[in-house]
Amino acid sequence: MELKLERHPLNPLLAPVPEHLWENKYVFNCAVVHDGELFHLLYRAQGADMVSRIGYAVSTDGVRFNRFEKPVFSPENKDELYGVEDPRITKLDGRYYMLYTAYSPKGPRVALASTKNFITWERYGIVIKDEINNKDAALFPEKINGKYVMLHRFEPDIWLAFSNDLVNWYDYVSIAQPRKGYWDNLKIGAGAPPIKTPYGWLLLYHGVEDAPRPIYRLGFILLEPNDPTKVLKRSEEPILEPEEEWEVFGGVPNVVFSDAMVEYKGKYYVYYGAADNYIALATIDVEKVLEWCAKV
Ligand code: BMA
Repeated sequence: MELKLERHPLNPLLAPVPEHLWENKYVFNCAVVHDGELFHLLYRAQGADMVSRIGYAVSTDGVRFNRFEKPVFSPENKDELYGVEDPRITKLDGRYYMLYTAYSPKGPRVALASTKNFITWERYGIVIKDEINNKDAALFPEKINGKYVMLHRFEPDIWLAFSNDLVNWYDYVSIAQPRKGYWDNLKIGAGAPPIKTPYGWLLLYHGVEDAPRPIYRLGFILLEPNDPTKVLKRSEEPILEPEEEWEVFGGVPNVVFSDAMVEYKGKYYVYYGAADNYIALATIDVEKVLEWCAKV
C-alpha cells in the first residue's frame, strides 16, 4: 500500500503580504512546532530585495495563523548576506533549536540558532564547516547512543553527522542516495526533523526528478531506531506531488517542499512550500503511516 497526503481545503494557508516589503513576493518553506497548546510557524519570506528572512505566525488549530508584522530572524553577518532560508526546528533540552541555510557568496551552508520564545534568538554560526555547499539540515529530537544526530545534504545525497555539543559535528556519512528511474533520481534532502515511531525514525524527505524544470516531490524514509545510518524502508511512490495550480506555477514551478511534520489529533500535519510562493498543509492518519512502517 502506498501512502498519499490529503490537502487541507483552506489551502494555501499563507500568501505574500503586498504591504510588507520583506514578504511581498514569496512566502514558503517553514518550520512548525506544537507546544501542546499553540502551533508556532517560522517561515521563509522574500520581498523586493529577494533576501530571505524568517517570519513568525502562531495558531491554536494549526490551520488559521496570526502573523507578525516584522520578521523575527534576519541576516546579521557576512555568512548570511543573501539570506536565512529553510528553517527546521527541534526541541532539545527545553530549548527550540533551529537549523537553517545561511546563504552568502560562499554558497549555502548550515547554521544553528536557538530560542525559547521564537522572537529572541541565540546564534551559533555555521556548524558544518566544510567549504562545500550544504543545506536541508534537521536535528533528531533526542540523542542516539549518547550523541546528537543531524541530517544534512551534500548534493545529491542525504547525510548524517554526529556531535557531543550541537556546535561541533563529525563523522559525516551518506545514508540515502537518488534512485535511477525513480521520481527522486536527481537529488534528495531531509524534510522535517524525524519523528520517533515504534518501528524506527520516520523521515519526511524531498526528492527531485531530473527534468527541464526539475520536479520536487515528497516521500517517507524509515530509519533504524538505534542506528539511523540504516534505511529500513523508502516510499516507492511520492506521497505528495505538485498538482494544484499554485504548486505547478509560481516563484519556482513544480515544487512541493517541506520542513515540518507535526503529530496532532491522530494525524501528521505536513506543512509545505508550494512553488516557492505559498505555504500549504496536507495531512495523513498516523495509523496509516504506522501500518506502512510495520511492513518492512
Ligand atoms: C531547494 C531549496 C529550497 C527550494 C527548492 C525549490 O534547493 O533552495 O529552498 O524550495 O530548492 O526551489
